[in-house]
Parts: sequence; C-alpha cells; structure tokens
Amino acid sequence: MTRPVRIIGAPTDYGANRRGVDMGPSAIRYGGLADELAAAGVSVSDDGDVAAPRAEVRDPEAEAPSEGDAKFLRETREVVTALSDRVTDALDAGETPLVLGGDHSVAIGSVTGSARDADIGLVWFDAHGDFNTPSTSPSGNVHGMPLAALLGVGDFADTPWANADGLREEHVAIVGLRDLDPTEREAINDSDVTAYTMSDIDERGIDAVVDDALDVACSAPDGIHVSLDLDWLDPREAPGVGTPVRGGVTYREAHFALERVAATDALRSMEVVEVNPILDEHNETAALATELAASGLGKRIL
Ligand code: 4U7
Ligand code: MN
Ligand code: MN
Ligand code: MN
Repeated sequence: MTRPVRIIGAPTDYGANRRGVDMGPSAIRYGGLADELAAAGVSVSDDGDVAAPRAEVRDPEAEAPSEGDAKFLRETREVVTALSDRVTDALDAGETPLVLGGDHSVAIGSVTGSARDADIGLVWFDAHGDFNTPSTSPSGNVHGMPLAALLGVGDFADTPWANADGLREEHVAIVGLRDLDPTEREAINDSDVTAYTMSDIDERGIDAVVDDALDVACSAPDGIHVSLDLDWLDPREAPGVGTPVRGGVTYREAHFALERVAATDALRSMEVVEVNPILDEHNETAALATELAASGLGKRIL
C-alpha cells in the first residue's frame, strides 16, 4: 500500500529574480493536483501553505552570511525553518510530503526536513546546478543556491538552518544540466555530487541516465527526495518558469523519468518548484507539474 500524500504549499518568490512563482501553489492546486493524485490511487490531504512574507515588506540585503550578496536570506531562513518542520511532521505521521513551490530556495526546507534523523539520497531535476553561494552568485538570488546550502558548500559551511544533516554529496545526483555559472561549475566538479548534463541524456538516453542517477540516490539507506524544477523541461513544454533555458527534456522524457522514480519504491519526499503562472500559457506548466508529481507518486497507465 502506498503511503498517503500530504501537500504543503510554500508560496515564495523572493528567492527568484521574477515575481509570480509565489502563485505556484495555487496554480498547481487549480491545475488538478488532487484529481491527478486520486487517479494515481493515493490518498491525499492538504496541509495548506507555510506563511511567506510579501516582497513589499522585505529587506533584500538582510543578514547575508557574507558580503551581503544574497537577497532575502533572513526571509528564506524563516520560511524554510517552518517548512522543514512541516515536512518532518508529515514523515513522522507516515505520510509522503509533496511540497509545492514557490521558488527553488524552498528546497532548503524540504530537504532539511526530510534529512532530519535520516540518511537520504537526492535527485535534482534542473537545467541549473543551484550550486552558487552568496559570494559566487552573479544574481544574489537564493533560488540559485539551495544545493550548495544543503551541502554546506563554501559560505554555507556551518549554516545550521540550511545544512541537511542526513545528506551526503555521494548520494546526490543532478540531472539535465545546461546552464551553469563558471564558479558553480567548478564547485560541482570539486564536489562528490554526480551531475548529468543534457548531452549525457542525448548520448545515453533518458533511461540510462535516470537509472544511474537513481542508483546514486538510492544508495542512501532511508529513501530519496526528488526535487523537480519545471525548467528542467524544454520551455516549449513548460513555458511558465522564471529562468527558461532552451534544450530541455521533452514531455515524454520527463514522465518516463518520474515513472522510474516511482518504480524504485524509495520515494520519501518530493517537491515541484519554479512554476510561474504569470508567464504560463493557460496554466499548462502548472498542470504539467501535477501530472509529473502523479507519475512520481505511482500513477500507472495500465
Ligand atoms: B533555479 C543563476 F546566474 N545561476 O544563480 C543564478 F544564471 O532554481 C540562475 O534553478 C539560477 O531556477 C536558477 O541566478 C535557479 C543565473
Ligand atoms: Mn532551474
Ligand atoms: Mn552510500
Ligand atoms: Mn532550480
């Protein structure tokens, strides 16, 4: 029997360079999430949204760990701390947390919550590495930093609220890379994270790459967290994202990958992030997020 799913919204946008992703949780719910998951045969409850401060009342320069180069770090800390607790609560109740973003900075909360007292693996489906730190980031946007934060890279060493206790680089795989900043590229190469580019997918096929990525993550004993940034897909399939990059995976490749996730039976927690309804066309990116979540949670065709 599959565990019940608990939906948790994290309507943030301050980690991204564009307004609008804060409407992601509403758009994804409106896009039919509950129905999709019911079709997947899983029982669902909705835990509502964590409180997130509005852009108008925030201080972009507050409390960066170094040089003041990360925007809204104080707001990030508040939201991810609350989210982390909600994720742990869901797991303690025997449920699978499904976090709806919001910008990708919310992953700091999902993953720290999932990796509390557990040794987990992580698959990061994204066009980007999200491996910047405040001193390397060209933008100062925290949605480009969550993986570095979770792993305690660079400026994020000893940042307890952002470091995931039960996550080791050896158990992390990034899939679909096609846009890295030079310093990020260096940091990923210096790490023990396994990273697959779009060229790897071109060359070896989505099945071989995703299976390798899942092997990396599933070598952790306590299950895996899947972080799905919708800009992983090609912008033709997923136009409603803040940082689109041409040359992403197709609709079918994405479904296939998430079906493989379900087949591992190791999914512990999941998030779908970076849906921007303002940039979307007829809510199609939000609807796609619901479909892919359902595939990851075990929806079957036959
Ligand atoms: B996303 C970027 F500079 N690397 O750090 C940055 F190109 O969560 C983009 O993957 C980050 O969507 C994209 O700002 C963050 C930029
Ligand atoms: Mn991205
Ligand atoms: Mn291991
Ligand atoms: Mn991302």
